[in-house]
Amino acid sequence: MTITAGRVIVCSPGRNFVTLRLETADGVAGLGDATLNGRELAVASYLNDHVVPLLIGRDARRIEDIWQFLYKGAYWRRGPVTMTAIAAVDMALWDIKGKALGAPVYQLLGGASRDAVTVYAHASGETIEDAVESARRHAGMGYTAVRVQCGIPGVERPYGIARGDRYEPAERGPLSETVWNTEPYLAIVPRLFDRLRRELGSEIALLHDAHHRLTPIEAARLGRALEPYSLFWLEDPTPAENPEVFRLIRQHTTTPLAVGEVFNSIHDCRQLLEEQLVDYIRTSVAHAGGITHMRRIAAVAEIHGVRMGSHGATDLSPVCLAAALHFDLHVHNFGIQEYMPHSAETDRVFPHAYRFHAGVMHPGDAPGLGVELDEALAATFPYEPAWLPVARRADGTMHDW
Ligand code: KDG
Ligand code: MG
Repeated sequence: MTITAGRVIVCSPGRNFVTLRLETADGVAGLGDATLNGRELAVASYLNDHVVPLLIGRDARRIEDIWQFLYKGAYWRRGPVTMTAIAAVDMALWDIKGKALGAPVYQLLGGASRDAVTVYAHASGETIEDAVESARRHAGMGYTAVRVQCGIPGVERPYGIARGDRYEPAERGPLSETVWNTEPYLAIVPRLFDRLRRELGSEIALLHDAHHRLTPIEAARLGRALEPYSLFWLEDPTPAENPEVFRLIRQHTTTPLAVGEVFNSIHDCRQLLEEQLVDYIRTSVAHAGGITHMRRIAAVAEIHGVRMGSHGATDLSPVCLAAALHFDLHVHNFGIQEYMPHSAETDRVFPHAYRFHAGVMHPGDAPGLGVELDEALAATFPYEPAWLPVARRADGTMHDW
């Protein structure tokens, strides 16, 4: 099972994706997602120039050893570019192992711990009325959990509001600067959830993403204001660099907290887990070192009573979504998986075995990850530079987007 080639395919079927394809002498190939939204080509170069040449001639069956080799062997450890590249290799190797053994990846991990993976949908609207309507529509599609975001008076293009039928933050063309104002945000979110509970009842799980925009005391205030509405979680209340601020937030609120989409390794999660400062850890397979490293994060989370809540935005390709679903189906301390369906073009470029039905997903039983890449079709969607927006306060100061 010697690795003979590695190719990086960059395509843009609706949005940009970077995919690693590893080939072996036995004719078995595997795919890994290497997409880092807005910084895609950095990972493509890291893989092409610094990783693929080191993989040629190695035994594709030695997943753990290759992971350690790429992590320890770089000397410059961690960081989003390095860990996304390692994750792509790791996913591709699990895909190869599954295909070689004729088994879906979740069986290789230890089998299913549940029948299916509960997912949460994205509902949003410019007004509270529109957001409630969107949440109602998603409940009608069978979702039992919905993340809800609404417009904020006086704030143009706030985070998380779909334009058309989907939410996609990365924009082609010039980088856009948005203006952020915390006070009207803190005022409207409890009103949104008050309406949601009154109109949709107590059964549906409701989630909200603050997208790293609050100070610790603002986060504490929001968490407390949301307590009457029993959220499933409040996500990313503060910027992610300072885990110790969660001590303060925790002292003030019982609203469950979820963090982790920008984390790259267990070291980012450790304090939050060891002090039980969060309830869910939302690392993604693509940005936190692949399935191999996600298993370590989950193991530490489990002993501290924290559940996993895989990040699943559409900037993670179908390869990553499949990897996440195999992981979720298996991992004992699973919480919930984010699900934003990809565009029809993306689904055509990445035919896949996973499926959604009535609020849950299953990775399917195809060997490996169960995702292919139609390279001929991918070539008809060439890379187009796209940027995540940035945010400033009204006085021009940069703010966390
Ligand atoms: O690339 C950035 C997106 O993945 C992020 O903005 C989406 O916060 C997000 C979420 O929870 O889906
Ligand atoms: Mg988020």
